Amino acid sequence: MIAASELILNPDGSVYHLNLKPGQIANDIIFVGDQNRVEKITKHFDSIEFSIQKREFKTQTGIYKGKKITVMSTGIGPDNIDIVMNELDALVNVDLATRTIKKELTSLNIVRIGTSGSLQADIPCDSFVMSQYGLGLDNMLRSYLIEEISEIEMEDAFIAHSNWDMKKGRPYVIAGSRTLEKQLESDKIFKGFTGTAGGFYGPQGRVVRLGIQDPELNNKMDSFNYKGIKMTNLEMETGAIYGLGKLLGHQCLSLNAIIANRTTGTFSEDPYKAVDELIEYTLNKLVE
Ligand code: R1P
Repeated sequence: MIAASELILNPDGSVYHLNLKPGQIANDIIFVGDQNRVEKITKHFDSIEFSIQKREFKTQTGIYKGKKITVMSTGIGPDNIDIVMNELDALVNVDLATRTIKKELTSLNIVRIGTSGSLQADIPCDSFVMSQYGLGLDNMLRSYLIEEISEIEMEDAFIAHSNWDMKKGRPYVIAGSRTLEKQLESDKIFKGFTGTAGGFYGPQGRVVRLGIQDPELNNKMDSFNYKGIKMTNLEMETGAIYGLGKLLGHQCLSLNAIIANRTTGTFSEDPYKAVDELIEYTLNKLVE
C-alpha cells in the first residue's frame, strides 16, 4: 500500500498538484508549458467536457474530431515534469481507493507542444522540431533508476565532446516514442536531438549579470555530432518527459516551435503564429 505521505490526495480524492481524479483525463494527452496555451488548443475542440486549474497546472479534456484528448500545462522545467508525470501515471495506474498499483497498467500517449531555441543556423525561427532524443542536462531524472532506459554511449560521447564538468551531474539521453514519431512526422518538421536544461539563464548559457561555469557550452552543443545525429534545440522539458515516460511505460513525443535561434541571435517576429501553426499541425496529425 502506498502511504498517504508518498502519494498525496486532496480531500475530494484528486491527486495533490494536478487536482484531477481518475476518469477526468483521456489516453491521448497534449502537454504545453504555458497555461495560456491550453485554450489555444482546446478552442479547436468540438466540445470541452472538463476544465480545472491548480497553480500552473491547467487541464482541459474534450473532443476533437471525435477523439477524446486532454490538454495540460506543465509549467516550466524538469522539476514540474516530475510532478506531472508521476501524478498523471497515478491517475491511470494506481487504484487511489486502495492505494495499490493496478494489475493491468495503462499506457498513455503524451505529445508536448512547446517552444524552443534552435542550436543550428539551418533550423530557423518559426520552423518545427520533433525530438527523436532528449538530452537531460538537469539532474531530476537521476533520482530514478535509469541505466536500462538511457543511451549510455550517446551520453559518454556528449560528456567527452563538451568536457562536461561532472559536478553538474551526469547528462542523460533518452529516446522518444518511435510509434508517435511515425504518426506525427512529415516533411514540414525537422527531426532532432533536443537538450533539456534545468534553468533558463545560466543552464542555457545566457549571460546577463552572472558569470557561468562554461561559456562555451552552446558552441559545444552546436558542434556535437553522434554518428550523424546533431543537437537541434534547447528547452526545459523534453528529456524529463522522455525519461519518466519510458520508466512508467507511456509513449511520449516532443514537438517544439522554434522561436529563437541561439546561433544567429535572432528571435521570431511572431512566435504566437508559429505556435498556432504547430498546434493545428499536431491536432490534425493526431486524428489522421
Ligand atoms: C521558457 O521560457 C519555457 O519555454 C519553453 C521552455 O521549455 C520553458 O518551459 O517551453 P514552453 O513554451 O512549452 O513553456
